[in-house]
Amino acid sequence: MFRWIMRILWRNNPPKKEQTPESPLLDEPWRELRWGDRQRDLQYVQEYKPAREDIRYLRVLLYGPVGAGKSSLITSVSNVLREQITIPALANAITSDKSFTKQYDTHKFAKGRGSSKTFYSVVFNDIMGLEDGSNNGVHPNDIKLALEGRLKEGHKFNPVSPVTKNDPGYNKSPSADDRVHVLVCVVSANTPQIKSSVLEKMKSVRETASELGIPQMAMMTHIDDARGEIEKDLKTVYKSKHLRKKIKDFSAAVGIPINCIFPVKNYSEEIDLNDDVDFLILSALKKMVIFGDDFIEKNC
Ligand SMILES: Nc1nc2c(ncn2[C@@H]2O[C@H](COP(=O)(O)OP(=O)(O)OP(=O)(O)O)[C@@H](O)[C@H]2O)c(=O)[nH]1
Ligand SMILES: [Mg+2]
Repeated sequence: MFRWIMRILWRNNPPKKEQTPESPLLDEPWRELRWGDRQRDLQYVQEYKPAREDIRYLRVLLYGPVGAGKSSLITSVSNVLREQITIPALANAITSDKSFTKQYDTHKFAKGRGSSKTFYSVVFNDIMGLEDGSNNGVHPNDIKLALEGRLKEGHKFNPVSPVTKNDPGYNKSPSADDRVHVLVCVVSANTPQIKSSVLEKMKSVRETASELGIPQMAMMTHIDDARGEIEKDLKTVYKSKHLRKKIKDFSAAVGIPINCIFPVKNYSEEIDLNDDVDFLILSALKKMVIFGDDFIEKNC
């Protein structure tokens, strides 16, 4: 009798199958990386020289929302190229919606020491962050001037009034060396959504770069605190479903193709170098050099 009652109960109300939580990782990475090739990529970037005599430096310009990790990316590149933790390009230590970087600076990376000191042929220009609102953050017109090499070194950004032809910060006769050869958008994987006003500013910068034929890429930073497995193991970066979606959504929002978007973790707390951190930065850096060199060959 008891068994009979149990059977009826079972039939009408079968026990629920225990649900195994869906894995946050794909079985296979969606982009193949040869993690062992760090040294080869490093050598490529370290030995790079523009083929033209009048261009000493391949110039990379970073732009993007406040706090995305632009200054930290420059420090990270410095660490990777110089193979040691170096003095940082001052980064935003507190979470703020106001840009920490206020002036236009070129960052060169030293090679050797003392009297034999030279610089690597790739330089980075750091810029104030894009902010919400028409009177906040770097003005998109200033970024456009920077693309043409018309913004002078040390220029202090004024969000309310972008540089005009008569300002001391305006470079009237930019050389091929002053021009930007690759434009890199830096965004954080950790921010839920970029505000539409910031996206609009990014779009107008991108349009100008396209008109000038300047190649464009994007770095997605903060992948280590974007939640999930990457925090524990950077090698899972291209298996993370969450990050893949972030990259796809970002690509759709700004129109940068997925194959030009690179997830990276910046050096922020470390006191020693880490091979996996280096490798992700290097694979993006190598692409910047290839894209920039192509532009130099064809357009400068
Ligand atoms: N965990 C982690 N922290 C990061 C990463 N990149 C940057 N940070 C931290 O994020 C904060 C902001 O970084 P910044 O490099 O100052 O960002 P920014 O884009 O230059 O900011 P503004 O100049 O203010 O526009 C700093 O505290 C960095 O240490 C990253 O990839 N991972
Ligand atoms: Mg900064």
